Amino acid sequence: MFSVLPAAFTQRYYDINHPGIANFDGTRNPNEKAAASGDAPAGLMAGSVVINEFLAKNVNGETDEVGQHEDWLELYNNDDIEHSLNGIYLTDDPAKPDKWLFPINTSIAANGFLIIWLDEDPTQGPLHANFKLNNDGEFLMLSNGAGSVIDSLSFGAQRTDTTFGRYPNGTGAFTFMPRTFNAVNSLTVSSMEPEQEPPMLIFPNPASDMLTVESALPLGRIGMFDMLGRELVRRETNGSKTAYLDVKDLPEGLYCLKAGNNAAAIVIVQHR
Ligand SMILES: [Ca+2]
Ligand SMILES: [Ca+2]
Repeated sequence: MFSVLPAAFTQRYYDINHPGIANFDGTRNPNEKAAASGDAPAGLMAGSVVINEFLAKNVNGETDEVGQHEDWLELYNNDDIEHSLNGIYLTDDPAKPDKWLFPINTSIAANGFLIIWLDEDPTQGPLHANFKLNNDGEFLMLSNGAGSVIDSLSFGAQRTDTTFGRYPNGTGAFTFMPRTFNAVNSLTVSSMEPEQEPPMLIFPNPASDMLTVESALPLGRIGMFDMLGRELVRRETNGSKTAYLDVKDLPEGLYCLKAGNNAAAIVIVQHR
């Protein structure tokens, strides 16, 4: 963690026309007055909004509004109230804490996420920062207008399409993880699709006399049902992964074959 404030923070001034936004360059101009007691913005407390996850080497990951694979950063709000990000800065350079200012009226919902594209494409939308991440390792810092660090980290070489994020979400230490863009961090790959059972092979189909059933899983109990739901063939395979069913005496027609936990399959019996 970045624990020592950059030198630029040691002397700061506030633009009286834009209270709450600090001038980080340490210089004073006629529009500014020195920060005084009670002058500083409420700001965000360290740990309230955190750098939660980021992707520094995006090859086949998420795309921005114009379809480009870009570095992205996910913030998370650990608090139960919405936070304004007015006067909050993001940077990849400890010497330039005010590199990118969040657009006015940006906020992050209570226990919500906020994605910022790090792509140097400011014309592509409001949340496109003016820097990219170096996937060989770099620095990230979120700081407020009063010059205090809200969150920061230095990181090493990054992996393609794998993020570096906090686990547990919002509070934990950084670790490599599967991408959870705009969602709760997790160490397990979550898929929208249920686990696919290996397909069961049934051949020939149509069959006239002998039917072969093969599966990567033990077949378990096999049943062949006609369209009225009557079970005309039953076989206990005792853990075998291949079974041969004699169908030459079955009436021609459609049958439903069920074998253990495999998905049911339609079998056609057709005698020559
Ligand atoms: Ca872009
Ligand atoms: Ca996430």
